[in-house]
Amino acid sequence: MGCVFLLVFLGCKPDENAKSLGLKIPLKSNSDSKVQFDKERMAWIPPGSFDMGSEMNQDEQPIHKVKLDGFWIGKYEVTNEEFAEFARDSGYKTIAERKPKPEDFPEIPPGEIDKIKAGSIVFTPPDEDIPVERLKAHNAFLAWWKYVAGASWRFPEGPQKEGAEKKAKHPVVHIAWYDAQEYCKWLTHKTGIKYRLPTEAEWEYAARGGLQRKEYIWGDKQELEGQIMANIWQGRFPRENTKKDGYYTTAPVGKFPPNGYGLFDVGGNVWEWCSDWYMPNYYRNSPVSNPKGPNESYDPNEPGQWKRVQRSGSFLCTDLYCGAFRPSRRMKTTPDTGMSHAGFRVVAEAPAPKD
Ligand SMILES: [Ca+2]
Ligand SMILES: [Ca+2]
Repeated sequence: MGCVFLLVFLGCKPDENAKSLGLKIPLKSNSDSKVQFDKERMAWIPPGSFDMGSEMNQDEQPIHKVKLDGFWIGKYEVTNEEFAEFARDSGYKTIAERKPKPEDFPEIPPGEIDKIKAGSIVFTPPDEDIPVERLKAHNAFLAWWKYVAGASWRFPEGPQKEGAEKKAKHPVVHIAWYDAQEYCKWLTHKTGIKYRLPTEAEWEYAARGGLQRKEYIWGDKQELEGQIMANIWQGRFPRENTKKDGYYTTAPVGKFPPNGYGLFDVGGNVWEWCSDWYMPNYYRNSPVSNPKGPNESYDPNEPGQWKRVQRSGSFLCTDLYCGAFRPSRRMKTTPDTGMSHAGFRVVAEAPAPKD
């Protein structure tokens, strides 16, 4: 389950807890129906090289040359209707939909864990303004995230609010890294083509859309005159959102201009999982060709918690607070954690287009 709140003072177990979460069991499909490889929803990213990173943050440095083979990547974030088809066919339950088991949280007394219902972490504006300088503290997020019983991809804001069936074209959220893996496994089974999460390098290369060394997916300037380029947060985070872009939380995928490769929402809307472990200094020694991330993880803010990389920023990002819709910006989260602003997009290892 998403353990930010349960374990922020206790420390999550690393990756090995996948087994206790029941995720090592081969995923079942309950029908013989096949899913077609949908070229209309995938973009071919040609092989090439680019300058990965930026000078904006320590963990985006040094800027370094990376070479990649070509690959297919989703033009869109995976949507609620796509994830619903997976859940229906496989019977898979996301981590947010499972009641926490005492054995997964040995640090918490069994009597206490029994009281905790399945749920996830939902953005909840605090009652009071937060001074800008405090927004950047590494644990400031505790002020605007709440564990909500019954929240999951089916009910992004909790069971009292609008469900995912009313938001079919919105990106699926509350998806833990493990859940995204299971989706890829299922899609591989249904299509006969290997699907997986993008590596961090693939994600950044694809998100840059063929531009080199630009801070934003569309160029150097954050705002283009008169044009809204992404679903982010306008106004004073976390209490005032002017919704200049039209959306308070998620937007249906594909509502904002695509990048140079035809990808939508690679800046903002929801965060997107990558396959890599997070290491702040990985770029210093990463291989030039097709880097796949380090073998271990370290987050100086929360040592002992192994985290996977997320990219893209979300509807909660502002220039004031995080600016994370820049294509080089890195985020890290424990792989069993889903949140109301986090989803994913997929990569497919299908042959290159013939033309
Ligand atoms: Ca918005
Ligand atoms: Ca996104």
